[in-house]
Amino acid sequence: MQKDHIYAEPLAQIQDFRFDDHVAEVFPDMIQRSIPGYHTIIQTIGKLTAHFQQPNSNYYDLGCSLGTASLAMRRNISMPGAHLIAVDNSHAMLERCERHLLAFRSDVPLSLKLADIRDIDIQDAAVVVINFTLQFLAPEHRDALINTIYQGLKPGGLLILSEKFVAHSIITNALLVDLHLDFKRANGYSELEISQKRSALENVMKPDTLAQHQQRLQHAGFSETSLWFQCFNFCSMLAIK
Ligand code: GEK
Repeated sequence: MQKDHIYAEPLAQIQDFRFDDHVAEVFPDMIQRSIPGYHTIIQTIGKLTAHFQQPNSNYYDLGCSLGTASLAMRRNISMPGAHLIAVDNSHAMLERCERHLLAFRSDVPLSLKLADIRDIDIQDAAVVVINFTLQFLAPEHRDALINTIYQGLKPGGLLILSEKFVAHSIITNALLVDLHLDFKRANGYSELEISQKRSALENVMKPDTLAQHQQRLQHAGFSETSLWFQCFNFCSMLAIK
């Protein structure tokens, strides 16, 4: 696995973070060292997919990057008539995702779409996954996407939504942010890497509070919603139609 050194040297000017070739190349290392619980979340996406699968249904991975969640979903689908749709708007990610997924044999047909997740038609879905991607949409576009997903899910269908979040209380938020920074330090990121990456993400990723997520899911019509995973300021929620 290629190591992430993208922000290791001082940069004269820090550009907004982009999912380009440099990022895609080191992405498995970057995501493991940056998101607490990533492996657990991926494993559980697999388990939840097995649990919520329905015959003759579609399965969506929105913002699929290298397809790690897609792979976990695909391995856990055993019912007939399944179709997995993995979407990302980064060409660098999607071409690597294709190579990655083609390396594993599966009977579940797969479509890879180079597209904006806001433009995707969602239909007859048993499970929809958005693993750490809603946070990259402009805040004013988030409600519409969650509404579209709700409309496209079958009754009993599941949305898994994982996000970095902002805690409601300033004190708690500062504590969770500190714990996350310690996690990154323990994973070998220097203070320079941490601060340059933070600047690069500032304009690009604007996390919501848990209450905002909860409200959005309820307004869309989800009858059951729950936080099933939290580590520091990272979480994963599930919502059932
Ligand atoms: C995983 N889910 O490994 N449309 C499509 N793709 C987008 C958009 C958009 N509007 N905005 C961002 N992306 C993955 C990890 S990474 C999370 C997801 C992170 C894509 C972007 O190109 C990138 O591949 C992904 O969303 C976010 O389970 O890097 O923190």
